[in-house]
Amino acid sequence: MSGNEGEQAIYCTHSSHCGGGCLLKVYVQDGVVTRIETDDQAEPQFRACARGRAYRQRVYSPDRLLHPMKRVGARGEGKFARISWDEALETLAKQLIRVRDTYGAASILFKWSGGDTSVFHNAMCHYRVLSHIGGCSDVWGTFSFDGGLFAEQATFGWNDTGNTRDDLLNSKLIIMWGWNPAVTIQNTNTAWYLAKAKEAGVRIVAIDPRYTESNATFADEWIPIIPGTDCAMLIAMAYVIIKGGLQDQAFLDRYTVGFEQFKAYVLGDEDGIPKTPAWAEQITGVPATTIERLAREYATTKPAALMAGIAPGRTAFGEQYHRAAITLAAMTGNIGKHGGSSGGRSWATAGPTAYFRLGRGPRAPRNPVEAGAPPRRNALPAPGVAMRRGQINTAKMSDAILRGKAGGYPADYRLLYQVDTDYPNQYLNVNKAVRALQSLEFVVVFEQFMTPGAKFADLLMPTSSSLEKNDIALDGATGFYGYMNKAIEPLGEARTHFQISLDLAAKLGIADFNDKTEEEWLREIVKGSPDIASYETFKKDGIHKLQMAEPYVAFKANIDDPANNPFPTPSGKIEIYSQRLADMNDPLIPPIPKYIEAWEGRNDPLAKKYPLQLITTHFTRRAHSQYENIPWLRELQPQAISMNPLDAEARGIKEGDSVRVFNDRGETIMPAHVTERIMPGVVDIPQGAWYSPDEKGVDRGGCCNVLTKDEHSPGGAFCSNTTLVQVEKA
Ligand SMILES: Nc1nc2c(c(=O)[nH]1)N[C@H]1C(S)=C(S)[C@@H](COP(=O)(O)OP(=O)(O)OC[C@H]3O[C@@H](n4cnc5c(=O)[nH]c(N)nc54)[C@H](O)[C@@H]3O)O[C@H]1N2
Ligand SMILES: Nc1nc2c(c(=O)[nH]1)N[C@H]1C(S)=C(S)[C@@H](COP(=O)(O)OP(=O)(O)OC[C@H]3O[C@@H](n4cnc5c(=O)[nH]c(N)nc54)[C@H](O)[C@@H]3O)O[C@H]1N2
Ligand SMILES: [Mo]
Repeated sequence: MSGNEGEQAIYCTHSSHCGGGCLLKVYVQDGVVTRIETDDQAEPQFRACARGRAYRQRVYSPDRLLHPMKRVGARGEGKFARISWDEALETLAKQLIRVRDTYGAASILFKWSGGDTSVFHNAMCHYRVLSHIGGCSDVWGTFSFDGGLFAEQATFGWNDTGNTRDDLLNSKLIIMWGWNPAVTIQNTNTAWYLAKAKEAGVRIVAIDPRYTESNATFADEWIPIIPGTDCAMLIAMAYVIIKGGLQDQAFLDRYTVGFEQFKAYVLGDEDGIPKTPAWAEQITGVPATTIERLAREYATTKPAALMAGIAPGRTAFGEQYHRAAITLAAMTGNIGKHGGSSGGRSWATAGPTAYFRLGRGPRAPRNPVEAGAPPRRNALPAPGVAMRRGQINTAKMSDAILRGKAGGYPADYRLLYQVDTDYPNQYLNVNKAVRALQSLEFVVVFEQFMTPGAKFADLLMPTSSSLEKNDIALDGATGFYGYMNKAIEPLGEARTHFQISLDLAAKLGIADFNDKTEEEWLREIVKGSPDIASYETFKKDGIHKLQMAEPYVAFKANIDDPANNPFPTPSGKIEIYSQRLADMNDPLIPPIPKYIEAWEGRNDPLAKKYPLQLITTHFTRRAHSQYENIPWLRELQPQAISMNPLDAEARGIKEGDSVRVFNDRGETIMPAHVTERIMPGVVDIPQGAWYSPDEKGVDRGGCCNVLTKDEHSPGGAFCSNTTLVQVEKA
C-alpha cells in the first residue's frame, strides 16, 4: 500500500526477544505511527508475525510507563509517584554507592535478559556503568538452552552448531524433536523453509507431547513422548542402529572419539541393562516398534536432519538429551553435510563465518567482581565465554538472594538492578522469587510497562520502545543485518538504554565514559562489517540480506578437511566420550551420554500427590511476558491449560471450566482447554502470562511459574519443563 499524503514509510527491523527478526514498514504522520505493514522488498522477505504487526498498540499502549517513578506503597503493591529523571538518577546513583561502600560491589546483583535483541541499546549499556564503579554480581545460565550449550561445548567444543535454514531443502528426512517453529519463532522464515521442504516431498516426523501447529502443518507422522524422557528414546535408537550394524563406522572412526564406550553402555555391557526399544518404551511411552522403525529410517535415509529442539533440554538432565542427539547425528554421519544436521540445538547460531560480522561497540573495563571469580565447577572452556561469567545460575537467583553467603553463594545481595527482564514472572518458582524481592534493600527496574516485575520496584525507569531508537538486529533463517530505524521520538520521558547509561554515568561522575553519539557508534559498528558497503543504503532499506553461494552448514570445514580444521575439543574430534566430563567425577555428568531419570517425573513418589507432568511452552501471541497486554493479540487466543480428555473426564472437567492447577510451590487458576492434541498425563500452560495474585496469594493471571521448581540441571539447564502438578475444578 502506498502512503497517504504527509505519511512517511520507514523500514524498521524488529526483534523483541521473540526468536526472530523481521522487517516492519512503519507509516508515520506528524510524528505518530499510523499503521504498520511488513517486508515488501525483494525475496527472501522477512515478514512479521502477529506481534510485529500489532506493535503500534504496544507503542501507544495506555499502560506505557512514561515517567520515572518511585514507590510510595508497600513493595509489590504497585503504588508509585512520578518523579523527575534527575531525582531518579540521583536516587539510583546514591543507592549504588551506598550498597557498594557498605557491603561491597558484589552485593549489587545485575540481572538482564533479551528486551529488544539488538546489538547496541541493550543491558550492556548498564553493565558498562556498573563495571566502572567497582562491578556487580552477574548471573550465568541462559533461560533458553544451557543444556544444549553444555552438551555442544563438551562434544564439539563449539556452540555455533546450526545451519542456515535453506539447507533443510537438501534433506531427505527432517525429525522435528520437540520443535515447533510455526509458533515458537527460531529465526524468522524457518517455518517457510519447512513448508518448502514439505512441498518438495521431504518426509517430516515430529516427536512432541503435543500435536502442535508445526506437526499439523508439516509432519507426516506425530510421535507423542513423555516429557523429560527423550534421551532414553535416542539411546534406544542408537541400540537399534548398533545392533543392525547401520552406523556410519567410517565417520565415527575418522571424526569421533569414545564410540566404543558409548556402545558398551547402550548394549548393556557397562551396567547389565541393554537399552533396547522395549526398555525405552517403558520410560518414554513410545512403542518399541516405532522406535525401531524411526531408528532404521534415520540411519538409512541420507542426508537427514535431526532438529533437536531446546525445550526437551530444559529438563532435569537436559544436557544428556542434547549429548545423545549429537551422538546419533555422528553415528549416522550427518554432521557437516548439506541436508544433515549436527544434532546440536535446533536454535543455534549458523556462523559466525556466515554472518554476525560487525565492528566493535563501546568497551568497558572488566567487571571487577567477576573478573577474579573462580571458574564454575561445570564450566568448560569454550568460545561462549559470556556463558561462564557469574557465580549464580539463573534458576538459583531467588535462592541466592534469600540465602546469600550463608547458603554458599559468594555474596549477600542487597540491591537488584533489573534490565530487560521480568523477574519474578519469567523465573522458576515465582512465590520464592517474591520472597526474595521482599528481602532486598533496593530494587530498580527498567521497564516499558507496569509488569509483574515492575510492581516490585522501588524505582521504575521508563525505557523507549523499538521504534524510538536506532539500532541493529539479526536473527533470520538466512543471514541478514537489520537496521532498527527510529520512526518516532520516545513517548513521554522514556529514554533509550544508551541514553540512560550516559545520564547515570554523569551522575556517578565517571570520567571518559563515552565519546560518541548513537549515530557515530552505529556507523562504527557497521564500518567493521565486511558485508555492508553503505551505511546509508542499509539504514534506508532497514535490512541487508546476505547473498550466499550455498546454505551455511556447521562443521562443514571440519568434516571436509579435518587435518586443517580439527574440532576445538581437547582431542580435536567430536567427543562422544569426554575426558573433561570424566574428570568432573560426577555421576550426574557422565562422560558419555546416558539416560538419567528426572526428579518430578512419572516415577517420582510425588507423582502420587501430583500426577500430571506440566510443560510450559512458548506462545504464539507473546514473546515470553512481552505483548501480554496488547488487546489485538489477546483476541487471538485465551490463556488456558491444555489437557487430554482422559485427564479432564477423570476430574469432571469440561472445555472452558475454570480449574485450579497446584503443587506445594503454588497455585494458579485459569480455564481448561480440553484437547486430544496433548497426550494423557501431560498438561501445558503457555509461559509468560502475567502473575496476578489475589488476596489469598493464588495467581489469577495464568502464570505457570508459580508451579515450577527453581532448579537447574547439572550442566546448567533451566528446568522449566520438569514439574509435577494436580488439576481440579475451581
Ligand atoms: N512466539 C514465540 N516465539 C518464540 C518465543 C516466544 O516467547 N514466543 N521465545 C523465543 C525464545 S527466547 C526461545 S528460548 C524459544 C523457545 O523455543 P522452544 O523451547 O523450542 O519452544 P517451546 O514452545 O517451549 O517448546 C517447543 C516444543 O517442545 C515441546 N516439548 C516440551 N517439553 C518437551 C519434552 O520433554 N520432550 C519433547 N520431545 N518435546 C517437548 C513442546 O510441546 C513444544 O511443542 O522460542 C523463541 N521464539
Ligand atoms: N516456565 C517457564 N518459564 C520460562 C520459560 C519457559 O519456557 N517456561 N522460558 C524461559 C526463556 S527461554 C526465556 S528467554 C525467559 C524470558 O524471560 P525475560 O527475558 O525476563 O522475559 P521478557 O518477557 O522478554 O521480559 C523482558 C522485559 O523487559 C522489558 N523491557 C524493558 N526495556 C525494554 C526494551 O528496551 N525493549 C524491550 N523489548 N523490552 C524491554 C519488557 O517490557 C519485559 O517486561 O523466560 C524463561 N522463563
Ligand atoms: Mo529463551
